Amino acid sequence: MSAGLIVIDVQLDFCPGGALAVADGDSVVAPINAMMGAFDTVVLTQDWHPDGHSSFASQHAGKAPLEMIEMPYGPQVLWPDHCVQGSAGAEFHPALATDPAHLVVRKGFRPQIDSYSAFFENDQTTPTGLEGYLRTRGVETLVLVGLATDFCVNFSALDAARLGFDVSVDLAACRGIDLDGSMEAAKTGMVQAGVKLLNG
Ligand code: VGL
Ligand code: ZN
Repeated sequence: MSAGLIVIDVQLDFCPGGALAVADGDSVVAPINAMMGAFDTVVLTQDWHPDGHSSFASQHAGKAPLEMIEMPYGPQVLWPDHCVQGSAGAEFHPALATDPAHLVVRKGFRPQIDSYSAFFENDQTTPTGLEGYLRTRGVETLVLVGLATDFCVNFSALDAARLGFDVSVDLAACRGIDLDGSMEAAKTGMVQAGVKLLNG
């Protein structure tokens, strides 16, 4: 039995000054760095979109960021262009300790499908491979931290719980977007799915 820390999307575009800035997003860096040493396995995720990704409002005539559209796989929020592969905004926050990470999972790189979760893309069936990585290393307990609480952390936590991991989200090391009550909805949904919310 071993424990894994999953650090979700601590990238410049989700920090103050970034393209999809999460309020106070950079404040997660120090607590996350301090936690890493306590885990057997540390995984970082990196939102990694091609230029012109279908989740960008800029690709849909007449649509503005934060409006919804219907994709073949279901409803999708449209975002400002963010975390474009190779751009400065896609880089990890420079103060995030990346040396202790065992694996970096990139997600959202298929043009026609978004990927909030570290485990499955938004069709909820295309796997990233993270489940197999964790299982073959004997990881059963997961702590999730990072950005944004109500999107990528939330979807990752729900998938991890569904897959049978023992999942906690440490809210002291997360910050959210909060779109139309999405923070409260995410917290309620996670609790219902058996995810433990720490420091909430
Ligand atoms: C995220 C919206 C779009 C996240 C990523 O990391 O929560 N949110 N892409
Ligand atoms: Zn994204």
